[in-house]
Amino acid sequence: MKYIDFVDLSYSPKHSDLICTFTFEPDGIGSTEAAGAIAAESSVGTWTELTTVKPYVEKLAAHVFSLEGTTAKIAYPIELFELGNMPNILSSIAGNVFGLRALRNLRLEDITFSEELAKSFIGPHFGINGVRKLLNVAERPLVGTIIKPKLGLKTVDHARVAYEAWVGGCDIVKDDENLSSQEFNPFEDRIVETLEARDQAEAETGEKKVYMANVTGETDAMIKRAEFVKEHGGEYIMVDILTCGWSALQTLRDQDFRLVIHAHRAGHAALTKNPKHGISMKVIATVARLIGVDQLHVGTVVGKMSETKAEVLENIRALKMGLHGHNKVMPVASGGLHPSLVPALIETFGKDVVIQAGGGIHGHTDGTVAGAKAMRQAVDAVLKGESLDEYAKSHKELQKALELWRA
Ligand code: RUB
Ligand code: CA
Repeated sequence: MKYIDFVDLSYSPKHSDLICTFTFEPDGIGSTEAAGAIAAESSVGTWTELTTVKPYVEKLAAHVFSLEGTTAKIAYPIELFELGNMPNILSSIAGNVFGLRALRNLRLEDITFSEELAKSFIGPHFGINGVRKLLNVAERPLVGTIIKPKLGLKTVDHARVAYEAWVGGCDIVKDDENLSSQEFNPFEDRIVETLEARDQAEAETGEKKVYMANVTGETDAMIKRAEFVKEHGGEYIMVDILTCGWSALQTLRDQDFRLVIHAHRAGHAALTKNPKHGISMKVIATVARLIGVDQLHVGTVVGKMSETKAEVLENIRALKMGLHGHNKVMPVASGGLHPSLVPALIETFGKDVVIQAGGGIHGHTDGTVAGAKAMRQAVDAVLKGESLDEYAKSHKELQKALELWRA
């Protein structure tokens, strides 16, 4: 089979096929042959014709069934894959093809899993509804903070800042992505002290508070850390899904600890940022959802990170659209956020969102408690349909935040 034999525009995909949409830039070959190359190299073909191909192998070929300019849709027979094995699936559809010399650029834009393939993964246990139930917040956007400075605080100060954020009004306190178990703040001590601070904040405010402890590490260490969180009354873990890898994430999820899994996507931009090459965030979001994260960072439009509104809306859609019965994942907006940006965030996300601010809370002129209050006030203002400026006249923390940071 030559590359071109993998192009069949009359093919209509079967229900069981996995469908991928790629955009590409050929280098030295025509676009039809380039599309065929993608389908060939990601299924049963290679650069030359083979003497070892049997008719039953030909039946496993992927088909380019749509080609518009340099956008190709490819259908993959389910028999190409091992069910429940995400690394295996991605090694085919998002593997060697990215390195082909005949393609200057290649981007995996979208993916549609068939029911059988999707159901071979466990999916989120909690998702949006489970998170809302746990936090006892039916409608309003959830307010979270990342303890800052991201690294360096000693355990006692980390727990103190967490306590202040909770009593100020945060629902959620989260470790940063690169805090694990360094000497200045060892994991076990941090969990114990921060969860004590949580209990104190819950008792004082009468509100449910949660702590997203970063368990990121080698897989066995992550499992031990998640167990430690559970044993000490934690309800959430956080994990850096891309640096840990899909297999580690799946192992963690498959333990079924009944801990909410918050997914940080540090490193995603190495795959997602170049619009011509790599893997789109919505594909990463779908993969993470199938494996079973409950919350995922998806960009902000208005903060310090670079995604466009169209991209963020697609990411949110990937978390909430029908996915063969899998729960919807709670979108997380994070990165350079502060109270002035809350109206724009709710406009993009609606109410199902965790609005997370690190600098935008701990940088408040009057400290963390005031910063958390200002953030909750901004959310309350939007829900009441009032402008932030109007609401700030009777809420001094918000007033000060607006003076410090403008949208
Ligand atoms: C935000 C922060 C997060 C980023 C990651 O801190 O530390 O790691 O949100 O980006 P701050 P993304 O609120 O001080 O900017 O959410 O785009 O994955
Ligand atoms: Ca961070």
